[in-house]
Amino acid sequence: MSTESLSHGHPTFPPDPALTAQANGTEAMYAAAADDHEGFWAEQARKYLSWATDFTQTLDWSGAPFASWFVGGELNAAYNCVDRHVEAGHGDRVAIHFEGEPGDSRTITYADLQREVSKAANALESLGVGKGDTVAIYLPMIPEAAIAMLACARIGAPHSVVFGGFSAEALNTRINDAQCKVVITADGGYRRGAPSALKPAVDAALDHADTTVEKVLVVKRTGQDTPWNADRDLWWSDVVDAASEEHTPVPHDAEHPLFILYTSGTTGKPKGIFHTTGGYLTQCAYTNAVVHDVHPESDVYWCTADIGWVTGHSYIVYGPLALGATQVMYEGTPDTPHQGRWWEIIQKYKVTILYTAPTAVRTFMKWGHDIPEKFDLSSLRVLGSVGEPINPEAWLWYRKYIGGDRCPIVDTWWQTETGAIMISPLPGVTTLEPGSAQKPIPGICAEILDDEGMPFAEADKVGYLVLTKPWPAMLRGIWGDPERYKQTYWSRFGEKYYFAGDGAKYDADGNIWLLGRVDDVMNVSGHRLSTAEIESALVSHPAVAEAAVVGASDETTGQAVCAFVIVRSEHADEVAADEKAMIAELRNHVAKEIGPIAKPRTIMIVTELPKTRSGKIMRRLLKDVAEGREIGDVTTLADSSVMGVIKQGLGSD
Ligand code: 6R9
Repeated sequence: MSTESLSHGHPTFPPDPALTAQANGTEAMYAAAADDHEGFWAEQARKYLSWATDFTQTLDWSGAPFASWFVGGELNAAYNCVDRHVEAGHGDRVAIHFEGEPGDSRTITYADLQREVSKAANALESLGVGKGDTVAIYLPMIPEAAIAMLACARIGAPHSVVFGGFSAEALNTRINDAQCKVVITADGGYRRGAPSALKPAVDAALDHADTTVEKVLVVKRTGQDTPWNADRDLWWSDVVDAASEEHTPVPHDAEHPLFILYTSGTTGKPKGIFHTTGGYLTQCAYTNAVVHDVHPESDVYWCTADIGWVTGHSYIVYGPLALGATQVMYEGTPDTPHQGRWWEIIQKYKVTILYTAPTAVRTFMKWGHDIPEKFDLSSLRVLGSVGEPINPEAWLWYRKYIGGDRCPIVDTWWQTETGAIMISPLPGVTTLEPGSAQKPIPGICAEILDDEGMPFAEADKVGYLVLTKPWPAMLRGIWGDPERYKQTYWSRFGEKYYFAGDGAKYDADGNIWLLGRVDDVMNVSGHRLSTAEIESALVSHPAVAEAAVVGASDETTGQAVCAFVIVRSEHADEVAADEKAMIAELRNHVAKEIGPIAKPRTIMIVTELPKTRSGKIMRRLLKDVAEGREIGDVTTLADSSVMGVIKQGLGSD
């Protein structure tokens, strides 16, 4: 290990000079952006995008918190992601190596993509979709998902992608809220070795007299029997394949809405976060270049997210395609047909950059390092993490067993609302500190505030993360609800600060540690404790595979720490022999790692944790268990039976 020093008891990793020499990101960018925030972004906008009409003003913040970036500029997002690469002579470059779960594969070059996107754009127009109409996309992870999004972007029809794992009910609310005119779906997709139907959920979602949906375009993926409504449904192959391969991309205003993406808020109603064209695309391309260090001519990039999440929008579709990069797209689950599937894909396509989530890394840790060790992962050169804090143990495992002890890891903090990466180290520039997202990237300004809304710089004091300057990919609002936008993001600490909803602290080196959502910050006897920190302490114990911590109300201490722990299979015998001893050991371990105040009041050993389909632990449900309540709404769980398993295992059902 290239260990320079220890931080938080872990090694840190200085950049490899060979990487520094060729990296897209540089140390000088920090100063350049700090000197001239708008000038810096204007430069990125012109460097990474092709504008049909240049902009006349970089930022108009006079209507704060409603921003306009690159005022007067006009561009077409699909032209930027597809056509211009063909015009530049890269038509033969692979845009997408698609790997289906059953083992089928497709290679799509930029020239292919241009034809496919043009046909789809013509097909949508033939169905009456025009600029400003909204289109819902409910597809598995197949190339048509990217093609459909780009076809919408091309004609200026904002898309609203709904994750294929969402229920008919969730699809219905989202379609109605955005008043979609067309839905693009598939008969089904492959999941865990079997076809899984999608179209029936669309039928159920549209089973209301007042729906705004006129047509449903259905991609044939699995060939399974599909219910059909002849007045409304059309096969993609009939309409798109018959359409012309020529389609002229018309430039749209920089502030024309590109897409809506729903995300859950603190209330039950999902928020339709909307993004516009010029600023969003600028920051996606810039961050994919400097944070993932994508070199389109030589890299093979793979982001394992689903297109239904913001990570899929920004780092499968808009970022890498705007750069003209080659990427892998995989349809299925990591353990189908075997637990080495991802490593097999990396070996097959010689993937150089891998971007995934901590929950996946921890799952692989649980399965054991002997699985990736069977594959050749030597092509990898940069690793990324997103979605939640990555605890140092998972970070170190990721670096060692996937990154061959040589690849830098970028821990990237951002949100659906921020549109693109905000806080992250830069490969080749930053000395990496496992567990910390470290610093705002050049062009981004953040602070940590105390309860009174005062910024501070002290180490180890927990506060609230805020963003202090507008950024190009910022959300432009909540679809149809400007008041909620102001209320949610710009009122907690006044209109000067964007409130991210995350707890954070600095360490002694000034690096930022993200500590989970603020609602996950506990208060035990007046001490602020982060769920993430205690989870990290628990998983640093050799017997623990995964842990989730919640603050349960407690008469004496206000809140008490309550932990749910999955034990590694090698330690199952110890638990069976003496569960109490194991629990005592884990409590002492936390006390040792963080301090006695953090010692969980209760530790429950379980076999599963409740997770959303994007892999986030649903602490709200665990809180219900910890506080002895009826378990609340489980509809957004990836597997709704998990709570039953947990309750049964604890003997409370
Ligand atoms: C991109 C994405 C946003 C929330 C965010 C935070 C958590 C994301 C993180 C992270 C710590 C990171 N989060 N990345 N926490 N370190 N590197 O995940 O968007 O689904 O909107 O979630 O995810 O809590 O506020 P989204």
